[in-house]
Amino acid sequence: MVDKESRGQAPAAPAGSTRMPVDALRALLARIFRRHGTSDTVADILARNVANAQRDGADSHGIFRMPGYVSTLASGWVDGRAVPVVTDAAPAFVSVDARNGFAQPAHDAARALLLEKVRSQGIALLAIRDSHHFAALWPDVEPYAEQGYVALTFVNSMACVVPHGGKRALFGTNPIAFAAPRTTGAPLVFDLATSAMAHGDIQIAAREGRQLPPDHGVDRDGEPTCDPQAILNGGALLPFGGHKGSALSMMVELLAAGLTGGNFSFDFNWDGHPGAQTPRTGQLLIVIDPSRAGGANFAQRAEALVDAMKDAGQQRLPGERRHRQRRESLERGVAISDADLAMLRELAGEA
Ligand code: NDP
Ligand code: PYC
Repeated sequence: MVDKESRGQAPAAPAGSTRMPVDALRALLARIFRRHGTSDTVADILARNVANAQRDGADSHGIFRMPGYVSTLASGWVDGRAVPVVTDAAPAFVSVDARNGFAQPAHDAARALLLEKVRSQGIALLAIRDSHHFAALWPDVEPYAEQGYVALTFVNSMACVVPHGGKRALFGTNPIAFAAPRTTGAPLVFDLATSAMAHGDIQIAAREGRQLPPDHGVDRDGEPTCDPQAILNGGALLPFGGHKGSALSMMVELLAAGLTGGNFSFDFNWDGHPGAQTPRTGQLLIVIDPSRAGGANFAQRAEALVDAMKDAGQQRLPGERRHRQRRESLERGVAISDADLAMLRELAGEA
C-alpha cells in the first residue's frame, strides 16, 4: 500500500499532536501576549519570534517559553508596553534604550537607521540596553544575511554559568549568533550558547527526566553532576570547551553589557518579582556590508568554503537542521503536542 507521504499528501501529525499553520500559531501567540499586557506592536513581534522558533524546531525557545513570558509579564519585572528610545550615536553606531522592554521591539525600532548606516558606512553597530532577550538569536541575524550582509550578535543572560576554574555562577549562558550570505540556498547561520548547554535545554531535560552528558554542570556544592535538577536547584552550568568557552562568555558580557550599558548577567536579581524569568541585560549587533571590503564576491567565497568543508567530510552545516524543519513545518504545519496546545489555549483564555 502507498502511504500518504509517498503520495505527496501531508502525513497525519505524530500521535498526541496536531499540525497548525504557522500563521495560525502566530495569531494565537499574539492573543496570549496581548491578553497578558503587551502592546499590539510587542505582541506581534514576540509572537512572530516564538512561532518561527517553533516552526524551525528550535524547541528550547519556541512555545516552551510561553509560560515564562506570561509569568514574567505578570510579575511586573518587564514592561510589555515599553516604547524604545533610539539614538543616532555616531556615523556607524545606533544605540537603543529598551526601557525595560523586550529586545526584539528595540531592535525593530532601530532597524531602518541601522541599515541606513550599513549602506553609508559599510558597517554599523546596534547597542541595545535595559532589554530582555528570552529567545533564540538566529532570528536577529538571518534576515540581514538574506539581504547580502554579514551579521553577528551577542546577548548576555542571567548568572548561571561558573567561569572556568571558578567556584560560583557569574556568567550567563551568553549566546553568539552569526549569519553570512551564500550564492545558493539559505545563509550560513550558527547560533549557540557559550555554556555547555542552553538553560532552556537543561529545563527540558529536567522535565523529561533525562540525565545530561558529563561536564555540563555542577551541583550546589560545586561537585560535577549529570542531574539537570541539581543544576537548576542551586547548582550551575559550565562553559562549553573549558577555558575557551569561558573566554567567549566573558567577551559576550563585555560586548552585550559592558559596551551597551546593559546589566552584566550578575548585576540583577529577580527578588521582589516572583515568577520573573527574563534576563534584564543588553545586546550588541554588528552588521557588515561585505561588498565594501573591496575583495572578491563574499557570497562566492562563502560558497567555496562550504564546498571545501563538504569535501573535507563535514556532513551537516549549522542551520541545516533548522531549515529542514522549517520546510516541513511550512508544508505540513507546525506539529504541536496536545498538551502544549491545551497550555496555549489556557494562556489565551480560549480553553
Ligand atoms: P545547539 O548546540 O543546539 O546548536 C548550536 C549551533 O550548532 C546551531 O547553529 C546548530 O544548527 C549547530 N549544530 C548543532 N549540531 C550540529 C552538528 N552536528 N553539525 C553542525 N552544526 C551543528 O544550540 P545551543 O543549545 O547552544 O543554543 C540553543 C538556543 O538557545 C540558541 O538559539 C540560542 O540563541 C538560545 N539561547 C538564548 C539565550 C538568551 O539569552 N536569549 C541564552 C542561551 C541560549 P541547527 O540550528 O541547524 O541545529
Ligand atoms: O536557554 O540559556 C537559555 C536562555 C537564557 C535566557 C533565555 N534563554
